[in-house]
Amino acid sequence: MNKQKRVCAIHDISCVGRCSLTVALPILSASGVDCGILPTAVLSTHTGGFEGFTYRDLTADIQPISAHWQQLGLEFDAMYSGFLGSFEQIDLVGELFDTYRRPGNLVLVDPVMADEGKLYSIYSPEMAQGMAKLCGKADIIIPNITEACFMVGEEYKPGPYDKAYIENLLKKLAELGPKQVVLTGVHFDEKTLGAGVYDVNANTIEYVTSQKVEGHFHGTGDVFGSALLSALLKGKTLANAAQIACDYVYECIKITLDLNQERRYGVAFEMALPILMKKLGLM
Ligand code: PXL
Repeated sequence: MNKQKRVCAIHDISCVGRCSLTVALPILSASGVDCGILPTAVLSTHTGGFEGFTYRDLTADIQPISAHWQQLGLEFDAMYSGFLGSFEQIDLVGELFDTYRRPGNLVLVDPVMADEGKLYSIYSPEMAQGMAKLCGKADIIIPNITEACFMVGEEYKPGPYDKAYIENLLKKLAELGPKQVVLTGVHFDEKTLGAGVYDVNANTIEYVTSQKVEGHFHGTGDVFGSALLSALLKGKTLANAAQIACDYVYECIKITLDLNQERRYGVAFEMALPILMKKLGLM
């Protein structure tokens, strides 16, 4: 058996609502990964659909936590960042990437800040410039179309899309500096939904798709990113990993609908974990 891979997942803890660390940690753990966490903020719920959520910014804890890890000589096979607790955290997370960079390890950035054409309520437009800079330090970035538009200064459109619109976004995202781009929320019709996968060095664009389900499902970006990283750490190619993640998100949504659960509490990703485990050869 191969040694376990170790990840550092840098996201917030939304105590209730199944996104960020309450999604990344169980998915990566179930995939056999040793998942360390660096919480960026603690919220009573996520910000999308609950009134009066609490918010504790953990910016001041990032450097002391990392300083201790450095004393321990800790290394990570992957750094995976998502929702950041403040604008200042962008530079701090960029420094973490520099500190833990090793030949062959992976830096995955999900520039979490917006969806459906709008920035999340707690962010100002300067966040997009900062996230664009952070994407320049990543190997792989996984924005949705709204985040992509904010970062490269293009107009957001709701879709269905044409290839020219998507491929222009992919090329402009690549100019931010990552080696590979996975753009989520791509659909060319009303029946399928998936991602565009751009490998900059190979100059290839591939599309992965699953069945589209109408409506918005909270936390699916984090489910997608965590499953994608799990598959990459199992040695899958980026396009294969994106297909596995896409199919897993679809299964999670299907179960959530079957169970008729309230959408703001996130998707029933736990119930679909065996499907992901099988795809990763773990069951
Ligand atoms: O899933 C992205 C996300 C993560 N963390 C918090 C959020 C959101 C989306 O709304 O509010 C706190």
